Amino acid sequence: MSDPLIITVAGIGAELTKENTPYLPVTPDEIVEEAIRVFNLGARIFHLHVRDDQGKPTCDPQRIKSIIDRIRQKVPMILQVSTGGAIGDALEDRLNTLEAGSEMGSLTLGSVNFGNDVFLNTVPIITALAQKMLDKKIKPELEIFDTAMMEEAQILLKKRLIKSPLHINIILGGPGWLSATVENLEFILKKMPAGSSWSASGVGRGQLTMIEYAIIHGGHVRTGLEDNIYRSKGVLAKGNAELVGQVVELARKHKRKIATPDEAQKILGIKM
Ligand code: KMH
Ligand code: ZN
Repeated sequence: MSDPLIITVAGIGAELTKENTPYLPVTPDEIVEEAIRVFNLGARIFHLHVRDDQGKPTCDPQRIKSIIDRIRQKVPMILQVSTGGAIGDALEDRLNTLEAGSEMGSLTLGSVNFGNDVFLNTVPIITALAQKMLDKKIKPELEIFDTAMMEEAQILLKKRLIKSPLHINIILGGPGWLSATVENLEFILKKMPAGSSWSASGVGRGQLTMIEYAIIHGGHVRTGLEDNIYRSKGVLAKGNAELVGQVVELARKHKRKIATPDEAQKILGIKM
């Protein structure tokens, strides 16, 4: 039988603005309220990007920490800082996000085109982020955009830069990435190190395809406005809660139980 389902919400991102969708949480108050709202619907991990007072992405660990502390005072949600930051962020800034006191951090295992830009993750960048997570006992969520990135996970395991059991999020369908098809997802999953927990996510139209596959096949899921701002073709989701609601409906349809906070921590090997 499958483990209970862990829902991750990537609710903010670094590239979106209120012009893309007015429902994007941007201020600290909006982010804290949104995290609590989706936790109460069943989300257990919040993938956290933070903005400054002008709404621009920032890696400032104090600002991130104050948001984490406020969420923690209210709900036992696992906080996952983005170490990817925004396109072009310096490694030093990306490393600083790991000073904010989160249980998890994202760790992308290779470079990828990102629209007209490049999301740069050279081997030295990956190594520095992985080493810091290891030193600080922060659980990485490995972000896999393409097959070679799953092979990089095997390399990092051999170098002892990451430890089993891994937690892996496969994210497909963004601009310039591998497309969000079941065929691509299944091919990548075949290369996943044994014993890993995994989730699937898709950008834009591919979001629900990836999520439903994962629900049926024992994976976990990531949803949220960072990946997709629409609830259906041309209709904006009025916040992350609507996207989480879609996941909860699919879980019900496929008789998959939603993880409690304790179950999510146990599956991920996290103690809060
Ligand atoms: N904003 C992207 C360039 C992550 O959070 O780790 C990187 C990103 C991935 O969002
Ligand atoms: Zn992100």
